[in-house]
Amino acid sequence: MNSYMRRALDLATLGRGHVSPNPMVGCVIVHNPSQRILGEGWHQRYGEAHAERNALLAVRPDDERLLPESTAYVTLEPCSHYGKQPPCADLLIDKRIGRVVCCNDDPNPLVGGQGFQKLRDAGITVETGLLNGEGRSLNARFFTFMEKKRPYIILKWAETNDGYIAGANGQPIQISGPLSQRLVHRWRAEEDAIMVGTTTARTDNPRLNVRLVPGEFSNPTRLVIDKHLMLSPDLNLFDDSQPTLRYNYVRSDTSGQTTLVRLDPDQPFLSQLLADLYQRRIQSVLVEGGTTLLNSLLDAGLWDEMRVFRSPMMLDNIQGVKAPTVRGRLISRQTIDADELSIYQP
Ligand code: AOF
Ligand code: ZN
Repeated sequence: MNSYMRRALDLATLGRGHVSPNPMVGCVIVHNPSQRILGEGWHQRYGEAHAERNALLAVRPDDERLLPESTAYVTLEPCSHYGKQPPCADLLIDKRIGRVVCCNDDPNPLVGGQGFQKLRDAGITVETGLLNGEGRSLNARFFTFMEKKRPYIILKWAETNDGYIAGANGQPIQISGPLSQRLVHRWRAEEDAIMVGTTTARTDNPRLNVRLVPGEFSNPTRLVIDKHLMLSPDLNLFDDSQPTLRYNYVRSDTSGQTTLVRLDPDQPFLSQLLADLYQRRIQSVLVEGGTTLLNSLLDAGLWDEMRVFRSPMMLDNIQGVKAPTVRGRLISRQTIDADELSIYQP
């Protein structure tokens, strides 16, 4: 049972990078008496067929009669709503599948248990929770977005061996090595948005695009905090080369790909910003600094993952900017050239 679900999870990952903001979903249909796989499928592209439909399409016509004694292993609850696609629950019912086993319930309020209900009402045996943890971590961004109504937040920084993130007065220094930098560019390609605070925008003048990885990648949306619109229009962030949101207290406006978003000065800034990202269906944000922004997110408990590079460099400079204090549970640690990369979760 587990091995069929693992296979379905593997198939789901084939949709990575093509299905967002939908979840990655895989499906394996197994004939119970013979343990033969009748069909497999996955959600391949946003807006196109869901995993269950693709798996059922792969079943040979003369095998269709075996479906009542077969199990569909699906990584997510089959949908019950008309979105870009018709409901998978209806299709499974029409095809007279005998049993449906899933990892997770669909947190999408348009589905939320109704997929299972439809199947049960049609007399189909339903089980959920198989490899629940694996299913949730596969679609961590989708689950966080649906359940917390905010994007999945990844905090990232590089610190010296003596715990500094920048030089005196925030002066930028290259702390991590070239291989670590390449990895960060890959991470940029994996998330919907990248965010920096005001000081980092000014002192580092980052581009926040994807440069150091081979292949075709779409650039993420850039997010910058500029409460009083004091940042220079000449910064790389405002070159209009990719979608950019500039959060402020002054005014809303759009010019080209750059949008000013005014937030209410009487309400908490970060929660308004995250609510705005939710409205825009941005499911994940990589936060690249600086310390003020990182610390405010940490203090507010608004983070899902922390990725910290520690380089052997010593600053020996008590005037430098201290890196945030690491917290949470260590998930993994690896070395990348001379750097050590540690990943934590709350
Ligand atoms: C499934 N199987 O393979 C996927 C599901 O606009 P639509 O019709 O594509 O619906 C998108 C929603 O359907 C998505 O937010 C999620 O709740 C569910 N995704 N469901 O049964 C699939 N990808
Ligand atoms: Zn569906």
